[in-house]
Amino acid sequence: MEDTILLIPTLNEEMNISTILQEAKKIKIKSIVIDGNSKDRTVEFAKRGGAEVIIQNGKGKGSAVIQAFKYIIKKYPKYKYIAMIDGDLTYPVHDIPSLVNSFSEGVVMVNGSRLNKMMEKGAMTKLNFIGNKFLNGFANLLHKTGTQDILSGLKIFDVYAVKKILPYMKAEGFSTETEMTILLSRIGKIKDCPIKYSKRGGETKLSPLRVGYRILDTIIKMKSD
Ligand SMILES: Nc1nc2c(ncn2[C@@H]2O[C@H](COP(=O)(O)OP(=O)(O)OP(=O)(O)O)[C@@H](O)[C@H]2O)c(=O)[nH]1
Ligand SMILES: [Mg+2]
Repeated sequence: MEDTILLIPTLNEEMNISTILQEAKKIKIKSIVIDGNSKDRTVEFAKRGGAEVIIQNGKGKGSAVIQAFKYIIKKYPKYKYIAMIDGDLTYPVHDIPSLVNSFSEGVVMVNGSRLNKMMEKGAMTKLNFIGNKFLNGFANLLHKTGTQDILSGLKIFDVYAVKKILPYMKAEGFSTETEMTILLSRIGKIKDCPIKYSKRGGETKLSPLRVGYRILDTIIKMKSD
């Protein structure tokens, strides 16, 4: 994939990162891993798998994404799209080319939408499923984002649009997808494409109630921006 670069945020994903990078090789995409100071062998495996690894300065997925966007824009200005995927093997790397092909006039982000019949049994807890539905409904009531799966960890961004929202991105943790989605929906269209969502390998980094509350807070505060 000549015009797309892959970005993978990781924190203790030694069980998953090698497989993701093998999949990435199959679609011939350059991979950047931004690691949040993993205590396991994630960095070693990522390097061995052919990724360029950046070590995160701050803490949280959001601060990792901001740092990585700045890095990519500066060091690799030729790329038109950034494909971002969680490093926990829950999202299909092989779908990235078709998601990139789904860009059309006015679209600034193509979102892998998980809340469909393809979802693997056990991939999402009941609490997370209900929380997702509620947060999507609430976000769309206030912001009309154009996606039914704001919190998806597979998103393809138009770099031109990323440059526009970057100065306004400040979420450090798991509110980052919500913040980016709302910011992007203000400058262009967001398109959902259904994808399969699979069970995670390794441990979750998310505590659902605390993160849910933070996301809710982000949705409300951004209304008065
Ligand atoms: N660089 C970096 N990556 C992080 C950090 N926290 C989480 N991640 C990565 O961000 C991705 C999403 O985290 P997950 O723990 O899978 O969160 P989730 O998908 O909302 O929760 P699950 O449903 O349990 O998978 C994974 O690839 C994590 O390794 C962090 O502080 N820094
Ligand atoms: Mg996950």
